[in-house]
Amino acid sequence: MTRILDPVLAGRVTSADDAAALIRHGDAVGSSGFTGAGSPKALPAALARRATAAHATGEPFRVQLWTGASTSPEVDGVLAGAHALSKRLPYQGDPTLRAAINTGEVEYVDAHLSHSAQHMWFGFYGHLDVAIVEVAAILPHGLLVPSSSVGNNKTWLDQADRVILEVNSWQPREFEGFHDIYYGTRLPPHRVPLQLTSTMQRIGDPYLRVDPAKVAAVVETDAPDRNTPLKPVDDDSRAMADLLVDFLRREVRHDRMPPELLPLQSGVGNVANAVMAGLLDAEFTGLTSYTEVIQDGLLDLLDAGRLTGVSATGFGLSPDGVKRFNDGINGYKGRILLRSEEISNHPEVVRRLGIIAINGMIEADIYGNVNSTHVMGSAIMNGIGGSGDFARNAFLNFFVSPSTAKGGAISSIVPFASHVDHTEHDVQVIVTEQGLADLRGLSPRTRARRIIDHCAHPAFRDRLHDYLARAEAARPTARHTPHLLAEALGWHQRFLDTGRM
Ligand code: 0RQ
Repeated sequence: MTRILDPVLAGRVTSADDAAALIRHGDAVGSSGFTGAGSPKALPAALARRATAAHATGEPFRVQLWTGASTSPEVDGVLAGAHALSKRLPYQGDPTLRAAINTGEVEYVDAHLSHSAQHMWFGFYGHLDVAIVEVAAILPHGLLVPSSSVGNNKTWLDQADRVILEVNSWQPREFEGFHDIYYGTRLPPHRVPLQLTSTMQRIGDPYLRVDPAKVAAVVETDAPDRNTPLKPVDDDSRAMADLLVDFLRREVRHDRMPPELLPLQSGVGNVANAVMAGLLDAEFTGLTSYTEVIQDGLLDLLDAGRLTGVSATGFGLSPDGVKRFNDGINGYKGRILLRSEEISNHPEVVRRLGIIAINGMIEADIYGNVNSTHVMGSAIMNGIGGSGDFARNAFLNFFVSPSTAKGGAISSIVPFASHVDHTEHDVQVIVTEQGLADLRGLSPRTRARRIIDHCAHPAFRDRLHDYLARAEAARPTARHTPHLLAEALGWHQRFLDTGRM
């Protein structure tokens, strides 16, 4: 059965290559996609072919790519591989693109996800020429049934001069009713409070809207979301999950939160997924989740009846998780809601609902500053994503990481973070497989001893204590947050000098 129920737009169906021909060198392109979910399946490859053909004749062809978050190898990987990207925002996680950013070929603007749409509206990013948005169906009068993620689609569809829609018949048609698209945002000084006071509350419409006059092409696809299988939960992840779940139990016992906890946000990755698995083994019921990405662990909790509802902006399921969701999609209706990322990550809502935020990190320093994005202070890994939106505004936040990286060669606890995404003022609890450091209400030097004793790997503990003691001794009149600056940075340089990084 056709997915294109608008007769005018049905007349604009064309091939991906013809649609790609509508995109010009230098254009800013806003694309759907939040992880592999809901990314366009045909246009990026066609655009890459276009760039390769242009480059072969000595013509320049590069575009800016703005998305919801990371996409898939078929978007970021293919376009970076074809040297078709000049600039990328607001988040990525693809190895080919990462390399192109780190060599300086592609400019990267690493933005808080809740900021990306409004920075576009404020005019900070410049003009958006084209939007490429995957949908599950096109209804009459410019109403679109979104697919497996929303991300920044509403903004790209509103703001772009020209729109290319990909209608993917692999996406379940039953997606209609899973989305809540808020169209009430105004610009300062005319903003009004967001009337969202509980996790599953609807404040918007089930559909995205597009002005049909702007739709330059419609491309039909039948291709799956690209998803990465999750690693089985390993011992370190299980240890971190156990520590975190026990900590939540204590918080309930101390009456700091109700027995059903507060809405959970968990970052992407294996540790976040392991924490959800840990909650499955625990006694908590009536849980809710107000988050960005729905990973398999959240589906498990829904299936077990432990989670009553989850609000997010997209899926990040393994292939098995996708099958489970698609096969049972009607049973999830009303228990899963997908929103635009400016709402799923909205600081006002995160603060109001009292979120418990759980995110990964690359390193933390002894005072609690957290680096989520840069290896050795210089090379981007992925980006800050939604971690800042949630952590800073959360009721309670956790940053989790194994205590060492690269086979134990590098400590994730360092004297001085080589890059700071989350400052000591925003970081509450640090968890490694070694233990958990609750930093709430502690002064810097007390935090330092707690982090070293609880979270650092034993192989690095003495060195970190020694650093702290010598820093304290060095300047008796500067003991609030003592540092030996040259030595602190040398800590990182040592690894660079070994050639291992
Ligand atoms: O690299 O695989 O090449 O060895 O970093 O590390 O331990 O597998 O952990 O997959 O959970 O990622 C912070 C990157 C952690 C992630 C980060 C190397 C390590 C490995 C990955 P290799 P792990 P994870 C909402 C939340 C920011 C965005 C965010 C992230 C690789 O959690 O991107 O939170 N967070 N979004 O070897 C050198 C160190 C290292 C190190 C790790 N100290 N030094 N390398 N690595 N620590 C979701 C969204 O926003 C979409």
